[in-house]
Amino acid sequence: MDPLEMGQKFSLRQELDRDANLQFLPAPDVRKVEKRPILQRKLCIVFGLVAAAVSLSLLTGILVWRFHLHQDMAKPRVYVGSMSIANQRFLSDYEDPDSKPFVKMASLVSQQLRVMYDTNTVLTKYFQRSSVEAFSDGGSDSLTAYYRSEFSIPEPQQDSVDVAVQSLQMAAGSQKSRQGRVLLKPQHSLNVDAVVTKAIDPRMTSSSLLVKKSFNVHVREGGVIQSPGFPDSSYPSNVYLQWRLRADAAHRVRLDFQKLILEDDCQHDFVKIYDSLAPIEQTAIAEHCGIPQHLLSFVSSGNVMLLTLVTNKEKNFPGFIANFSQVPLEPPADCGGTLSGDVGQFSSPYFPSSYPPRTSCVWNIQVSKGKSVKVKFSKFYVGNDSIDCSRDYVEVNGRRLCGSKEGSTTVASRSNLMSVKFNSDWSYVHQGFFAAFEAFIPSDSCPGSFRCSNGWCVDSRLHCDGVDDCGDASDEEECSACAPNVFRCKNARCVSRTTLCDGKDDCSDGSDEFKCEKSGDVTTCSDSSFRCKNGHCLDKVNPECDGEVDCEDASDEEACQCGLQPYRSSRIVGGEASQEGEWPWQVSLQLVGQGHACGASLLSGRWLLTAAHCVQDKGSARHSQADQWEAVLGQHILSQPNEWTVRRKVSRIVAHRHFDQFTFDNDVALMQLDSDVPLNQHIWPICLPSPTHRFPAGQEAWITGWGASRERGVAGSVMQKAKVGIISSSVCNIAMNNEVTDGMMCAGVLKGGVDACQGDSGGPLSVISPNGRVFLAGVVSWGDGCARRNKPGIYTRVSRYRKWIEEHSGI
Ligand code: 4AZ
Repeated sequence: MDPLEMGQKFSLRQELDRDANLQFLPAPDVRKVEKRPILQRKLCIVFGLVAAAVSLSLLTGILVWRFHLHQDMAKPRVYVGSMSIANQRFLSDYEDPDSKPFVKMASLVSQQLRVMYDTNTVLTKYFQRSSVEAFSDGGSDSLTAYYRSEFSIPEPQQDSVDVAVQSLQMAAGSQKSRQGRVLLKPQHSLNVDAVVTKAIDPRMTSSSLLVKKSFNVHVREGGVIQSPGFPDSSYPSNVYLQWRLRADAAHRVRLDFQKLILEDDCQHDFVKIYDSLAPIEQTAIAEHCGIPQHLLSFVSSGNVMLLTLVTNKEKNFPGFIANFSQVPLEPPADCGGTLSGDVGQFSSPYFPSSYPPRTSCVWNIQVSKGKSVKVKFSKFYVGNDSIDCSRDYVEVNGRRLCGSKEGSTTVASRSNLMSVKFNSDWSYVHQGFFAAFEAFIPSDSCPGSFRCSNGWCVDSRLHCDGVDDCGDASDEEECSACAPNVFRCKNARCVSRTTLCDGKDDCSDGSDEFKCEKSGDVTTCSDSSFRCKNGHCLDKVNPECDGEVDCEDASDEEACQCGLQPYRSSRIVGGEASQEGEWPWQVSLQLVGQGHACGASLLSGRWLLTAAHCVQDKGSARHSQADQWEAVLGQHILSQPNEWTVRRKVSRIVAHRHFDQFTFDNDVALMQLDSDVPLNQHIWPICLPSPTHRFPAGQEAWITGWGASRERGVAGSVMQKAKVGIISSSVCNIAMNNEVTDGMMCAGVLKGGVDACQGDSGGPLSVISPNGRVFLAGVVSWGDGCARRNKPGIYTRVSRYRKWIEEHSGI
């Protein structure tokens, strides 16, 4: 039976079983080989020499070819695109690729593409073939054709072909505006309005994809699509499956996933949905893998949609099941209009389904004269966060909002009118927003909250916290007026001077505890004082390894062979390449046979510290077992070992007994190496902070690693570094729904763009002390995505685990 229908995994075992019928020939018995006469032996020698010379020159040839010419060898590259044809109408026969009208029109389109490629010297040189995959109704008496074009391009020329393809797209557009459309031949002219072409997602043309299949589905009657074998067996390996979904004219396709359970890594298995009938990158509206936490429901902008499933051979999961249907195209009731009355609600089109791409709606809200309008967005997931919100956005009174906002966001106007515009671009859609408006008497527009100059209301705890929460910095203005005799914190808060250097973080950014002079006195011990080995306590903040002996027994300067950066110069999201040797305690933890999985920090010649969540078993993957791991130290470029690189097997893993896989509390683990690593300027331990070491809010810290450079991105090659700031737990808990425990700390850049990400987990959050020694403040643990606005990275607070580390490693 077709493995697609069975939904079984293809297995290597089957291949081996097939080969089991092969029989090896018996080897000759060496004892039976007779001695030969002398002449024959001489001839043999001559022959041998000639054969050796020939093989040598052949080998040289191959090597020259391999290293010099091979680079120029052409590689196939597939571009997928759509062409809008103005003087053709969609016929129902075009739904059937075997029908005569389809074949005829496909041939015209292919010729048209040929003509277009021939106008470009680069494209004509490398063009191989085109094929038309489908047609759809382009609206207003036009036809849309979807095609693939294959080029054979030498590697160095790939970029120039990408540029040429791009220019073709612009040429088609500009020719249209100049009247002269691209003409094929006078009698078979195709009026090409627009061409959109892009190189196909490389994961879809991988040579390991053994099966490629398309299914055509008309969604008029509604129905269900599921991955092969769902839910009884896992989906097949190494397949590319696509479902072309069509609705009737003047309708949209709607796709609602009931379940989606795929492998976690989108590099391996994923579903990708397009607002077209071909996998054209510009029309990709969603990509998912793993087990999404929220509703997956999509609506197309026109009457077509493409669902694709790509799998590889690694690990396979149950797959998906989704319902399809059609909905009328006409602007849905929830797309814009006039809203009057003193209260009301509105939402993005099709909410809570994702909004369709290429959609624009405007709501004009009008409340009673003399009142103002307040709009509260209780759900807001509109596009990605970007500075200019140029793609998907909501515009309120001329100011754009985008990204995901947890909690509610309120906007107020100064008059009884407010205009709210929603816009989505061609690609990637999100769930949208839900909003309620109400009229209010202008004197109290933000009850219980701080009112920004731009009309926004923000949580009053964010007023004067040193971060621009309003977007116009008005929450940080006029924060300096602390009364005389009152201390002004770094975040502009005012606290009593009596609280200075009292060992408590009264400012919430630690600045009242900075610059506290060493008292010199041995004090009574408190929870926050440093305890010397002899039991005496110090008032001084962070006295360990600061170059001054503070304890009578000098124990504060013991064990300070750590935290030095011989190469300090001046995946991480928003970072930059680090200097080779700049972070000599950074370790790459690699799963045997799979490569980099997590980061870790070197604590001594034998011990590493990492995150407990890196060493949890996952299904059949035994990540808690030491023999699954290797530690790579002294590395700079992940894929290129250098003269300093050292690999060690792991002999023992001690994960914190109370690691909580739901809250990520106690996310810390020790790894013991099978033998000591040599310590040198490229491999050097980081200093562990004492239990009372303070990392005040606002302090600079560094994250390093080879993790992804964007959410859902791939691991990096050169070790990255990025500067972040420590964020107080109280501010962080507002942003993170009170999920930050005492064993965690937050660091990041609240405006977004800089963060640790997948693959950085377990790695260090390094803080450089005033005398240049580097302390391990945190272990990369978790976050709400990566680098999102107001979503800092969460780290295991290492000082909390100082005793635990000592108990389990002796360090
Ligand atoms: C991760 O998946 C991960 N933005 C690590 C750090 C963060 C998010 C995710 C913080 O390993």
